[in-house]
Amino acid sequence: MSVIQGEPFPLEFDVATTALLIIDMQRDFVLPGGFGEKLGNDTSLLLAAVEPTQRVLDAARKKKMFVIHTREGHRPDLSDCPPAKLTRGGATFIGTQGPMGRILVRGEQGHDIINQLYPVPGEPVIDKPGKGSFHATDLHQILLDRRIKTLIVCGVTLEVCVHTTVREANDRGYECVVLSDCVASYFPEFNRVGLEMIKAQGAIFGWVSNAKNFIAGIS
Ligand code: TIU
Repeated sequence: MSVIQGEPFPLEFDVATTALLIIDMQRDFVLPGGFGEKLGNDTSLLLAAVEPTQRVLDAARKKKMFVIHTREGHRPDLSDCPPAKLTRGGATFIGTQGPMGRILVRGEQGHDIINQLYPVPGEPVIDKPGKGSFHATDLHQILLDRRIKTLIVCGVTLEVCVHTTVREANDRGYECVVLSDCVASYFPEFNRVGLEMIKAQGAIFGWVSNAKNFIAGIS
C-alpha cells in the first residue's frame, strides 16, 4: 500500500486500484476563443494547473497507473445537448463557429485536450455531455472492470466539472483525492472554497492533496 499526505488526513491507496482522472483539460476551457472565454472568463487563470498536472501525469505513467481523461462536449448535431444547456450563459455558444472550430463539439480542435496533457494509447478518453463525468458515460463500468477504488483527480474547473464528478464518484463508493495545484477555476475564490468543501466534515466528498504529495506517495 502507498500513502498520500493530504487533508483532512492521509489516505492509504494501492497503485493497482487507483486511477488518475484528468478532467476537461480542453482548449475550449483553457485557451482564448473557446467556451470559457465566450462565457466571459479569463482563461489564463486555468493555465496554472497545466504544469503540475504534467508532473503528476508523468509520474503516474512511469508507475503504470491507470490514466483516464474526460472531455465535455457534444455530437455535431447537438442532439445530446439539452436545450436548457444550449441557451445558458445569456446567448448560444455551443455549436457556434470559433477560432478553434465549433465550440464544445466533438472532433473540433477546441474540444480536444491540450498538447501538454494529450492522452497516449491505453488511456481511455470519456466524452461526456454534462458537467459530471459519470452522467451518460461508461466511466463507472470502466472503473469497475479495473477494480478501481481510488481516484486522483485533476482538471478544470474545480467548482463545476471537478466538483460534480467528485460528488458523483463519492456516491458510487470511490475515494477521491483532488490535487489542489492541478485544478483551477475562473474564480479563485470558488477554487479555494470548493477545495474546502471537499475535505470538510472529515472528508465529506474526498481528500485534498497536491502534486508533490502524490508523486512522493507513489515513489
Ligand atoms: N464554465 C465552467 O466553469 N466550467 C464548465 O463549463 N465546464 C467544466 O468545468 N469542465
